Amino acid sequence: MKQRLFILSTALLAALACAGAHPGDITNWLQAPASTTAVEVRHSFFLTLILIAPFLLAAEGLLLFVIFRFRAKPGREPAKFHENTRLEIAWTVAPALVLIVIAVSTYKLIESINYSPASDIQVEVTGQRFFWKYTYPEYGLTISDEPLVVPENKVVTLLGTSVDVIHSWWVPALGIKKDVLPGRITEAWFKARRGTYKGQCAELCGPLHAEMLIDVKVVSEDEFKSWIRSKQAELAVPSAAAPADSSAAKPADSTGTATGRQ
Ligand SMILES: [Cu+2]
Repeated sequence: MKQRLFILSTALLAALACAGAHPGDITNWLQAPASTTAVEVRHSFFLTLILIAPFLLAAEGLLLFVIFRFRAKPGREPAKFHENTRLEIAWTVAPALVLIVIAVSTYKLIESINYSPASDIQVEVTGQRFFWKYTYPEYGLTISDEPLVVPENKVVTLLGTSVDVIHSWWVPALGIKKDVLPGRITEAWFKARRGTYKGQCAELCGPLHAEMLIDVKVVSEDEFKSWIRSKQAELAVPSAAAPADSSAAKPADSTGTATGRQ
C-alpha cells in the first residue's frame, strides 16, 4: 500500500514537473501568461490561494492537534468542549472578510474580462466544423484554417459566432475561453505580447473536434502591416480596403472579401 502511494505521488510530481517544460503545449499546466488578462487571472489565482491556504492549514493543524492532545487514553476520558463565543465570532468573521476580498477582486477581474477597453483592431471569429475563420473588417480580409495574426500590445477585440454548432475559442496563454454560438455574437478581447500561442476548440462539436486547433501569432506592428498587405495581395482584396499601403494589393474583385476555404 505504502509503495503504491509512493509510486502515485512520484508520478504526480513528475507530471507537474513536465507541465512546466513545454511552454507551447496547450496541455501545459500554468503556462506563462501572455496577455494582460492572463496576467490578471494568474494574479487572482495566487491571491486566492494565498488567502485561503492559511484556513486550510489552520483547520487541518487544529484538527490534528486536538485529536492527539485531547483523545481518550487508557485511564483518561476524551476531553469535552462546549461553546466559546469569542472563538466562534472569530472563525465566522475572519473567513467572511477574506471572502469579501476575494469576491470584490474577482468581480473586478470578471468585469475587465467581459468589457473590452477601446478596441485597436477588431477580428470576427467564426467557428465551423472543423476550422476557424477570421475576418478583419477594416482590411476587408478573411482567412480560414490559418493562424490568427495580430499586432502586439494592441487591444484586439474578437466578435465570435458559429455557423453550425457551439464551439469555443480557447487559448490558455491569452487567458481566453469564449463560446461561439450559432445566431449569436459573443465578445472577447486581449492585449498580448509577441509570440505564438496555441489553443483549441473547447466545446465538443463533432468527430474532428480534437483537430479544431487554434494558432495565434502576435507580431510587431510592422510585421502585422506587411502580413496584411501580402494577404490582401494573395487573396486579391480591393485596394480601397487597405488603409495603410495599398500599392501591393491587386485590383478589386467583385465581393470585397476573399477566403481561402469556405
Ligand atoms: Cu469543437
